[in-house]
This record gives sequence, C-alpha cells and structure tokens, in this order.
Amino acid sequence: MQSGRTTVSKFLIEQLHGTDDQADLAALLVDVTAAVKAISAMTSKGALGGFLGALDTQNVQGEVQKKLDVLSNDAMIQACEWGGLVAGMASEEMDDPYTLPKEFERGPYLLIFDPLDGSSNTDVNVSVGTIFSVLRHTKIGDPTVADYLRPGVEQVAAGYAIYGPSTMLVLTVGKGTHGFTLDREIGNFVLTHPDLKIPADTSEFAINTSNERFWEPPVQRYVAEAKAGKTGPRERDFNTRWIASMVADVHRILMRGGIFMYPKDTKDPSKPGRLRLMYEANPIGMIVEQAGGAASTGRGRILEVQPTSLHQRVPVMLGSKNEIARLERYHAEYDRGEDKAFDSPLFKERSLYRDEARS
Ligand code: AFP
Repeated sequence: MQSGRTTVSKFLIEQLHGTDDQADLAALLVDVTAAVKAISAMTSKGALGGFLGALDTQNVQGEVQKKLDVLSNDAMIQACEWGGLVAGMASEEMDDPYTLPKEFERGPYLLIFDPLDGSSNTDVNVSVGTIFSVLRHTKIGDPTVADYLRPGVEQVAAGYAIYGPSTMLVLTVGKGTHGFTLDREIGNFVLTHPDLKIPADTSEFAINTSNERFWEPPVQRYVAEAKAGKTGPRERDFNTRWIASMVADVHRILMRGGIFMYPKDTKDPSKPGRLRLMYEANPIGMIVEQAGGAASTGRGRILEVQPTSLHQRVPVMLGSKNEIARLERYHAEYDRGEDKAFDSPLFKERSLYRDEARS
C-alpha cells in the first residue's frame, strides 16, 4: 500500500472500532469485496470471457437469467459462506434463502444481495453493479425466511459496487456514505470519495418515461411540471437521464445530485413497482439517507416498510431530499383529493392519462 492511502479494510476497522460489530462486520464486508473483485474481473472481460448472453433458466420473478447473474451469485456465496460470519444468505437469483453447508460455522449476520443489478445491460457494455444489505442474526440455527423479513432501518451495513470505466465500492455502516475505487495494480479498494453528500436540490431526474401512461397522477404531475421547464410552474429547466441500471443512476446522483424514480404503475397490476425491497430499495435507501438524501415510496420512508416476502417489490423515489419531499407532497395532495394541478393546462392536454390513472 502506498503511504497515505486508506484501503477499505483499514477504513472499516477504524469506523467500527469500539462498536458491537467491530470484529465481524469489517471481516464480512472484506469478504464481500473479494466477491466484488471477482465479479469485476468477469464483467470487464466482456465478450472475451465467454460470460455474456442468457441461460435458459428464469429466476423467481420469471426473468431470464444471464450467465453473469448466476456466476456473480456463485461468487458472492463462495466468498462469504466459509468464514463463520453469516448465518445465511438470500439473493435475487435464489428463490429461497441459501442454507450454509454443514461444515461451515454459522455467524451473526444475514447477507442479502442482488449479485448483478442491471444485468440486461451486460451484453451492451453499459455499467452494472452488485447491491448488498447486512442484517444482524441473533437466533440459534439456520435462519428461516421470516428471519430475513426485517425493515431497512435494521440494516447494519449496506452498499453497492459499480462496474463502470472504473470499479467502485460505495458503502455505509451507518456513519456516512463512502466511496472506494479499485486499484487493479495492487488489488485493493482505496478510499477516494469520503463522506459523500447528495445536494438537497436538483434539476435532474431519472425515470423510464416509456411507462408514463401507467404512472399514478402525482408522478405524472411531477414529470410534466419538470418537462415544462422555465415555462411551467417550476420556472426552471430540468434534465433527464436513464441508464436502466439502478446502481449507475444512483451513483450519478451520489456524485452530482438528482432523483431516481421507479414508481408504482398499472402496467402489471400484480406488481406494486419494479424494484425489489430487500436487496435493491433497502440497501440503496440506506446509502442515500446516509449521504443526506431521502428514499421514499411516495407515501412513506422506504426503510420503514415492513417486508412481507423476500422478493417483494416496492415503488422507489430517492435522491435530493427537497425533490423527494415535493413528490411526497404531490402524493399526499392526490390521496386527499386536493390536487389542483390537474386543472392546469399541462394536464388538460393529457386528460387520457388522468382518466386512466383515476379509473
Ligand atoms: P435488470 O437487472 O433485469 O437489468 O433490471 C435492472 C433494474 O432492476 C434496475 O437496475 C433498473 O433501474 C430497472 O430495472 C430498469 O428497468 P426498465 O427496464 O423498465 O427501464
């Protein structure tokens, strides 16, 4: 290590010193970084690695699995199952929680992860990521599904890795959000972005606008007002971005502000949102809150949602806190039937959306 550089293990030992988690949590997160380095190596090989393309299997949500989804899942399990630090693991790619082989000691944590978020982007060489959440486990014996179903406020650590032009790790143990960059020559994550802060205000938003006609009216109102720019009620121009890889969109927001929305929509009435609570919304919500931002369903704090199933979906709105507060206000006004915005000319032209959403 070059002098003056802080590696992720040194940083974690210092951050957790004197806490209940001081020995084991740092060790577990270092195991997670080992998996992240392996996934980074696989994703960066691209077509040369032979890892691109889909398998003929589906995950529990009926999505076709990519080879890299499965390989990344295996990498996380292999890096974290042996050390006596986890009692069990759950992931987007496994229908049920993973029970550790008999020979491995059970540890004090549950690890929940999305091994390769945005994996539909791998074949087109766009940034993807790994998201992880850590809960304490104090019971004896292998955890049941019910042991995992705890709200995001109980997370003791959360983070993500982004496999972009550089590989970065962004994590929190509840003491701010911090970013590390992988130095491939020495094989270590080095602290490069301490104490990240999301600006409270922004003029940039990320949403998949192809779903606009399926959104609820409060989200349609927010986006219509932003798109109206200087000539609309917000009296300033906005900018949009959509990478279709949540980690990459969130990373941009941590670097320069903005908001990300994957709201509830009526496209598939059986799904109250696209993103998964336990391994996408909760860990990213903790990261965002620890950086001074907000993470909401539009009607409440994501981290306070009581999970009812491992793979449940949730509406997600997060980022610069004043814009998230505005979205929550729009939802509250709509729910109280006090939303005057729908009398505005912005919506007269769009009565189709309004009528569809209210019906
Ligand atoms: P995949 O992991 O299946 O590519 O899904 C990525 C994701 O969960 C999230 O990372 C994106 O923000 C969102 O889905 C993209 O959804 P759309 O395909 O509807 O844009």
